[in-house]
Amino acid sequence: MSKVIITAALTGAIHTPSMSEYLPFTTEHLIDEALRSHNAGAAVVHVHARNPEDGSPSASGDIFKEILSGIKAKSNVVITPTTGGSYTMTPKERLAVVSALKPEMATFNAGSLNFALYPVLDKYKEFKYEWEKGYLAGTESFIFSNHFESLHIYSKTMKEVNARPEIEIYDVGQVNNVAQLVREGYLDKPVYLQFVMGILGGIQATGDNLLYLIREAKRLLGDGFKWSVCAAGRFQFPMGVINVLEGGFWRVGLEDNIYLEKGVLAKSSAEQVEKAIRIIRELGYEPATADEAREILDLKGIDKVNY
Ligand code: KMH
Ligand code: ZN
Repeated sequence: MSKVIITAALTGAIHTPSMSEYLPFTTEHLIDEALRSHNAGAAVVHVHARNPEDGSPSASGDIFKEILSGIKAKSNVVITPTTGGSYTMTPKERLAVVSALKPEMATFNAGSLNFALYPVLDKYKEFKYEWEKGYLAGTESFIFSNHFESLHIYSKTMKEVNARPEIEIYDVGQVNNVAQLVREGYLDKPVYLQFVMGILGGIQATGDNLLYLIREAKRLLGDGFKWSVCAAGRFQFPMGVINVLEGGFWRVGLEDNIYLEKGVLAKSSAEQVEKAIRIIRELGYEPATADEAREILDLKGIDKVNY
């Protein structure tokens, strides 16, 4: 039975500090979270940068370098920095981390979509930091822009530094975007897809939709892809189980879900990693190590990064 790559997405740019005291945003906390998740069995950690003083999303190369170097100093976990950043950043700012730090892998958002977080304002009324409410409300008019011109620039830049694109797929039409980029020579098979489910503006997290995404990828890419699933909130575990049973991998972490179970906040992404690994072991699967993930995803090696 092939190994299952477990990814821990540590903080993201969706949840804000007032939603959970456990959401990491200082450099030290993010480094700790990466080490805890790796020790719990994650082969890959996905990292966004945040301003340490108030947890607001940051594109700062210095902050990224501090986080990634701090993790690398104590573990060989694969690190996937975001090029998605947040809606307060330009596509150029989002991409800068790739040329600067030359990571083994980086996210590659395969198309544009509404990326709406504003409905959470019905649930959260009080905020610790003044930026949070406006940030969430602003997503009512946010289109997460990833048009083909930027997809061409992003894929070219990742090729230049031999960073594997972890291709984020938010809706079924974006699988065809990937097939187009393969036809144009911007992406090479086998590609690595991350099916992102349950975002308001993207495909919703149902078993039927996940099987549809996998079927569409097979129709358009043949066997030239490997894939993982990243589902938001309460769908994180159900979608992960289905995906593993279908031969895919699993992303957990506080970026996508701040809970460990209904009404119980996860104290760490590592708790979700442990829970996911308990479940897959019951089903007869084993988590991949970081080096096995490098093998499976054909990554360039931690010695080839610039951090
Ligand atoms: N934020 C997730 C919904 C990225 O960071 O570039 C997808 C993601 C993309 O993690
Ligand atoms: Zn992310």
